Amino acid sequence: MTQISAPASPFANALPVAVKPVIRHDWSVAEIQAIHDLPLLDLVFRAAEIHRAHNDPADIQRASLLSIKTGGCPEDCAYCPQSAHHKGTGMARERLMPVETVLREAAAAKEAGAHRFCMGAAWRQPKDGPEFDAVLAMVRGVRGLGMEACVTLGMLTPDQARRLAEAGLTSYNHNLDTGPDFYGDIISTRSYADRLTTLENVREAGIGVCCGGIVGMGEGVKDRAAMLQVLANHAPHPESVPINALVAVEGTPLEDQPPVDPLDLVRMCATARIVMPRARVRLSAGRKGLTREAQILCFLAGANSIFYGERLLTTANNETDSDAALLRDIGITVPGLTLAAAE
Ligand code: SAM
Ligand code: DTB
Ligand code: SF4
Repeated sequence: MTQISAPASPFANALPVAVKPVIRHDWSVAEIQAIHDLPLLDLVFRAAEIHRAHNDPADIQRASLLSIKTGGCPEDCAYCPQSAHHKGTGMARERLMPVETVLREAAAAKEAGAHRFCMGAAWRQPKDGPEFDAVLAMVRGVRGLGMEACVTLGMLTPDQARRLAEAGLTSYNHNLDTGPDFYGDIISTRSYADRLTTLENVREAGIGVCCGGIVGMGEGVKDRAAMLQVLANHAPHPESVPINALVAVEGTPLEDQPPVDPLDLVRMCATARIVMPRARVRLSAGRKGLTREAQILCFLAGANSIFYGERLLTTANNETDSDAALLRDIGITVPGLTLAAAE
């Protein structure tokens, strides 16, 4: 691809199509907010150009999720049905799943066409001992199946990160969730700084960083831009950036939040793509509420990963057949999957 020099300003109206802007780590919140607030078609066009200059637009990652330890979490994240603080969710506390069960699920996800298997545990932080050893075995098992492995277990020590890296972990998910100013409205039991320390431990161990957030919790656009600023000013950028729309679960403090406007998700995906040109921008929770046209607009704007499989952690995700049909309709086939229900 022809390399054309970067524009003088990130707000220049007309970028040449083959432009490859420099990867920056010095964004201001105001700059990111100005990008976010561009007229929608300009924003999507700019994001699509940058996406195509840095990534293969036909490469949309499919990541399957499994809750390996559900419920009873001591943290008080206002959005989360797994927090023990939110008594009205009716969520049972379960033990860590056996390794063999997890690996059976991973094999089924691979069979259905997933590239990555992500395992989530409702912990503040993992305890060293048999449970952590079991998670290491899960990671080794998933890698042994030839899939990428990701876990999200809460805060990690440097030693735990090192052991996960040794087991072959591809990526660790630990979200900032929102911007630093709004964060305290959502979580009181763990600080923003705690989260940044875990991200540092993950990076230091050589594991890929998967870090993003949630829209629709009552935050302003400035908070969304502020979260993207923290992420984009990390060097290197996170390898994956999940953009979740709040799934407003009954019994959580955020149960009455109105649904996110799908175009807000398009804007977040596009802005994340522009400020982190090579990251995997994952259109994550809340995708079930989107029409296929809204999802396609997110892909055009640079989203290049989805959660794939009929469950997220505790809530429903899009059906596998309809995802396979959606991907087929934009020209991507999922190997080995028949589309009986989607025809
Ligand atoms: N306990 C670990 C932690 O929080 O680090 C891992 C699991 S936690 C469920 C992973 C992420 O899922 C959260 O950081 C949040 O961004 C996202 N999440 C949880 N509940 C959600 C909801 N109701 N809607 C959207 N995203 C949600
Ligand atoms: C992420 O950013 N989103 C996923 C994953 N990382 C672990 C979790 C979404 C959870 C949605 C609510 C639920 O199913 O419990
Ligand atoms: Fe616990 Fe994670 Fe849910 Fe927060 S998001 S309550 S840390 S499971």
